[in-house]
Amino acid sequence: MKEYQSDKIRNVALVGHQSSGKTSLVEALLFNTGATTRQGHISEQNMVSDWDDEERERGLSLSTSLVPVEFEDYKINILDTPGFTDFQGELKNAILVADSVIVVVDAVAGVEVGTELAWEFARLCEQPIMVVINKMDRENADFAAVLEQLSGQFDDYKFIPVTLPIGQNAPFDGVGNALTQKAYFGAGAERADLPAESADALEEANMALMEAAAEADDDLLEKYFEEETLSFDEIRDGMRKASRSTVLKTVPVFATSATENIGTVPLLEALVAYTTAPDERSVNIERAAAAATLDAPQSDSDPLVAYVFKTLNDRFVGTLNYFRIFSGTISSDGRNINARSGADERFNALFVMRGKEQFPVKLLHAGDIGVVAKLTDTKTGDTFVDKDTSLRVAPPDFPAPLYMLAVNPRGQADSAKMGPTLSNLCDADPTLRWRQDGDTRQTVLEGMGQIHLEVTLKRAEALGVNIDTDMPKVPYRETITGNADSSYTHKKQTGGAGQYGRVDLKVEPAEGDFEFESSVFGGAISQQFVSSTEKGIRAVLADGVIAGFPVERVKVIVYDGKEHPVDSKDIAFQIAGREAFRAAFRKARPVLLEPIMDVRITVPEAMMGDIMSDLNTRRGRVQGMDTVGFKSVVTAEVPLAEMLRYGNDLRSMSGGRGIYTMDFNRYDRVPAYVQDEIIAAAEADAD
Ligand SMILES: Nc1nc2c(ncn2[C@@H]2O[C@H](COP(=O)(O)OP(=O)(O)OP(=O)(O)O)[C@@H](O)[C@H]2O)c(=O)[nH]1
Ligand SMILES: [Mg+2]
Repeated sequence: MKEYQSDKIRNVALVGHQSSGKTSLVEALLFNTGATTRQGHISEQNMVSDWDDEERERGLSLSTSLVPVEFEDYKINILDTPGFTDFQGELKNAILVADSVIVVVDAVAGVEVGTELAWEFARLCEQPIMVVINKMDRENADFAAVLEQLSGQFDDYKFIPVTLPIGQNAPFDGVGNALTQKAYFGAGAERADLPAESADALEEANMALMEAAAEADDDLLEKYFEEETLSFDEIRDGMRKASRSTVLKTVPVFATSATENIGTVPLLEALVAYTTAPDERSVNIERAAAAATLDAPQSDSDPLVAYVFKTLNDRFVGTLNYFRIFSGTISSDGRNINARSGADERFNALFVMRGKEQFPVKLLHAGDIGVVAKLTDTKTGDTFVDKDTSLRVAPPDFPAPLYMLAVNPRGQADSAKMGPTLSNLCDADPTLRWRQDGDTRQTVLEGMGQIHLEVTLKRAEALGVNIDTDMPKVPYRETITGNADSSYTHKKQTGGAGQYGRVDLKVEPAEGDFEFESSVFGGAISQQFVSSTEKGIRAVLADGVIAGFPVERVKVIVYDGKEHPVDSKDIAFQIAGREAFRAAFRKARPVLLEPIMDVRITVPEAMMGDIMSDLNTRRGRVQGMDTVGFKSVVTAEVPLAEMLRYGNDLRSMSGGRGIYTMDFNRYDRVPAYVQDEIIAAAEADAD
């Protein structure tokens, strides 16, 4: 692949709801530019962009693919993002490093959750947006209805169709271009005359284009007022300015069928004309932890700032880091510094990639996107600089994990590799975490949803580590609510030396974790065996008495006992202490404590009622309600045990529109009926 200077590069994030046809569009563009000799199709599992086995098998994108499309003298770096909301970490990083965002909308389904999510993040990043209304070949496709829906939903944006479908109520077989007033039929690039029945609609679209163009430029506006028309070149240049602007919010709209390869040629032309060049882009940075911006224009001669937006762990090629250069250059015979880790990294394994295909390069210019292998200490979210390590590109705010699984290595060999492999995968994915839970003694993997974690475990498998999963346990605690006492005598006389020890103790509720006291009078048990008794009791604390959970908030007072001059020994008093404690604990009205979480749920207003009644079934206590924009925010205290699968449940209740966060608040008593179930389950488990 040839070397491209900044002004010949375009970085475009292709975003939108799951299955709207992003990957299929990329396939059409590659075919149109001659990069492939046959257009890939999802059903044939031969896509350039969905190249991973898991993606091909599932028929959906799981991570962002980099697919450069070479057209005329330009290189358009397309970032094909996954639409599934579990992978919004990928989406956010792609939008951050692109200069324009293309939102693909299904012509039948219209605006969906994934559309909104991507749109809001593009807005937050102040990115110019273009819309592609795709699947125009489908039976109920309705270009005008989708356009109207978009205008209603994102009402501060102006939607200006650049291409319109030809053949309403007939099979979709081409598009008309509002600027050139020409038609493109079928898959070809050939321009034809507009059919008579489309002339009016395209004339009208031309007027809208003219107005949008005029609004982008004071001189054009003046001319438009005076002469009531603009020339072809003026419309083109004005529209170019409008669509590249981050403040005018002018959105060019295109009609396509990706799979039929219709309308994709004018789209390709627009990808160069209507998208922003990388040197027009400003980006938020943090310099010595203070916020700032790296203002446009940035060029090859500025100091290096490049952001790692994706890390890919591969068993054979090793770790690949995908980066976007905001300023400066990166050369394959140079070294650059990772501003986070301080590592002085060598860049001799430098590539550009198209899907999984690697093309070695010597030099990448400001604004370009590249890939580097064989680094020592670099991960997603890092910034490369030449020397100023106080400077970082500000990463997006990633959502907190919402879904947990307990994970176990399958075999001995997996056991040693699991930790490092999970760490690598978490470094690559800012929405993924793993930790050892000290309370439940489980290894817990946390992410955005079930599919996210399934895919993660598949990746671990591909890296040679087999991992089994379990439900995560709730870290219950055991305690008592009353006082009780108990006596236990341990006696054993078999063969040689015997064992003897008797302990009398009482238990009572306490404030702290555990307290031990001796009030033994007159040397009924010597100090040595009091210590043995304490040791025996402490040994049971971690494993609990009634359901196998750690004991806390208990005080033990040993007040009497008995020794034998020969047979009393340490082990005898440990056993007697332990058994006396267990018996007393059981008598002292034992209860389970459970973690109560502070939960904050944000949903569209209309869903509020459903969310509240669902919280009731989860033993939740609503603490407050609030309205923020069109959304309702509910805060509630809910037991953790009822929240383990909430991510999935909220998604299905809210059609993916709900989000929530959760933090630990305190431990509280488990209601009796729930406690009985937990104890029964623990007993069944122990059998
Ligand atoms: N009829 C029709 N089907 C299409 C069109 N574009 C895509 N499809 C089909 O829609 C399905 C999803 O297409 P993809 O290209 O994988 O969609 P995507 O947006 O990349 O999906 P994710 O990456 O999972 O978000 C596939 O079965 C495609 O064949 C189109 O223009 N017309
Ligand atoms: Mg895709």
